Amino acid sequence: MAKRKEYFRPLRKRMPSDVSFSQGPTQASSFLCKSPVGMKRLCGVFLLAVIFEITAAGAAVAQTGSEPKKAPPNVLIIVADDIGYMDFGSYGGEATTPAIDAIAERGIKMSRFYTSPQCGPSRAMLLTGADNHEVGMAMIAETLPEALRDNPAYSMRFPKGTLTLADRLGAAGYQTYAVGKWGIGDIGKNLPRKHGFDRSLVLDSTGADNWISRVYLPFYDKVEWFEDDKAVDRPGNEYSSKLFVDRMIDYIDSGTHDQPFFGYLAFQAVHIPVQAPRSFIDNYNGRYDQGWHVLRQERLAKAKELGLVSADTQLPPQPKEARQWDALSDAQKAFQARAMQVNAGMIEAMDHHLKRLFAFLEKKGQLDNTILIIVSDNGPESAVLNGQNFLMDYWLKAQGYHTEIETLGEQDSMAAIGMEWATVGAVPFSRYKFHATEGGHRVPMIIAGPGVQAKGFVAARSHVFDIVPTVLELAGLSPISDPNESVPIRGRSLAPLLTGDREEIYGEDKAVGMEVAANAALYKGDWKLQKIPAPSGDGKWRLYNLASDPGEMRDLQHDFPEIFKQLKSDYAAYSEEVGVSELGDDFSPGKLIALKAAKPLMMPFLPYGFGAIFVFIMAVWLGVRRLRRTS
Ligand SMILES: [Ca+2]
Repeated sequence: MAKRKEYFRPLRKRMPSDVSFSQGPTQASSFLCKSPVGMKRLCGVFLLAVIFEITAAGAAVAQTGSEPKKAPPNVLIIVADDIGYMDFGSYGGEATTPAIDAIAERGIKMSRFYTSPQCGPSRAMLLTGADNHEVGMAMIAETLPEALRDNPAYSMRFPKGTLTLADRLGAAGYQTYAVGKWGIGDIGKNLPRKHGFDRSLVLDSTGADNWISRVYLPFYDKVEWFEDDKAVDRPGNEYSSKLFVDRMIDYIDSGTHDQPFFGYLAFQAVHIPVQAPRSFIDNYNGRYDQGWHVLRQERLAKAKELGLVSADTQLPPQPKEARQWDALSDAQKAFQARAMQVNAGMIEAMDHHLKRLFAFLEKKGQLDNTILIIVSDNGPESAVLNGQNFLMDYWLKAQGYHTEIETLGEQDSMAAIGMEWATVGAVPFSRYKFHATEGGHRVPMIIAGPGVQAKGFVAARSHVFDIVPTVLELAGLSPISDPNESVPIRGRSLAPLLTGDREEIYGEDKAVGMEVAANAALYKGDWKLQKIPAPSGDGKWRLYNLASDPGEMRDLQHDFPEIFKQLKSDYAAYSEEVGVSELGDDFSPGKLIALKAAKPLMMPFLPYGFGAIFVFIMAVWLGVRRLRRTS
């Protein structure tokens, strides 16, 4: 891996000066030493820092006679799973999300915010501020060719020395909590407590049933839950969004109230299985009956009204495999409309429970002093698990799932929106999750709280690894990592954008690369270099101008050969710097998932297979014996 160059910036020492920024030294040291798990070992170091600090900060206060500084802000990062660009109400979606919209109203809605097209890599970047390859999470384990595991970028483990946002905030005295879906790298190998969280309850998987401990894919033997890194059974049978919010409230409530907290709350909504209590699903009766073509146009009109795209923007075509709504039978239409209702109901249910969390913080007098970030990890999911082949249907039935329309999305139901509705979730962009298209990884991101102006939509380009430095700077800490850190922060603080000091963080000439499972992109100003592997793409580079073509429909590589060449060169530098392994044109993450799923699907039938072979051999043997006797 080449040594980093332009991202590397000198910085001041963090510990002594940063911890003191907003708390008096005595208060800061006392809460650090009282704080729960993981903090105690830092007390000795910290007390030295405090001694240093008393002489500096104390003298400064005495000289200026200034008022005591404000308490440091709490930090709450809310991660929604597979939520599309316009799915939240305030981004133009059909789901009712008043709690989320109220937060958006107080702050900023980023309209050009990029994650990666897969869950785990996005979450790794979000929590570390690094590129996914730099922290061993080149892709999710489910799409990983096993031969690549020796490559550090594909190890599925955070490398030694990786600091998460919880490590950094914890060192500054924050109480740190993680609740919900974790899903980073190998199951059980990168758990929250090892990475700076004092308390945690997590589902370490790409997903699971929303009410009970039940797997949703044949990769998994069981649903892996961990409390403070110890394997546990899923606590109770509450709906996932309720369980997660209840637990986050418990953690915050049982913490020390004179210390700030950092909460990482990651919902299962709206990952497969798409499920919600019926009362939420029924709120959308009739809303999707006109089908995906109409809803795509509705969302496009809304995007224009909100100023997300220009008035002459056209929608990209749906994939050629997508079905025409009018070609469906009435029963199929009813089923599909209900599936999308479940999706909207699941979003509303998440918002309903978030409302409880925000009300709790308000009651505690903490809401106004909390930096709130609400973000999706990637674009909408196109896969449908049932009806693909008899093996998968057999397996789903064996788990207790059904797909009856009368109770679709309720407990025991396996629902998914499928490719056609996923193109609605991705409007105004092309494709969806797992693709390096805008639909795959350009997602909603809302930020509000102390230091953030109320500015509505902000179109400046920003990336998921910017969250760590942004939070650090808003919390008064250094947004730049220490020179001796083995995995430095790659992202840039968005704080100057949020406070209104700057209009852009990444200028016209600053290139940022992204690669996950051979889906690759490089952004530079309005330009985007992009390639998508088979079967959706052909593994070849294309060049788009997103200002005039957000749907990535017009490849401009032949019109702008110099720009095309320069961006390819920029990508090569990025790829070498972070350690991307180029996987070849025929690499297909979808095919790998299918192959990995096939083995456990075949297992139940193996005894029958052996039985059939035995019967066949016996029949041949008996036949031969009879022939010998008769000959
Ligand atoms: Ca996801």
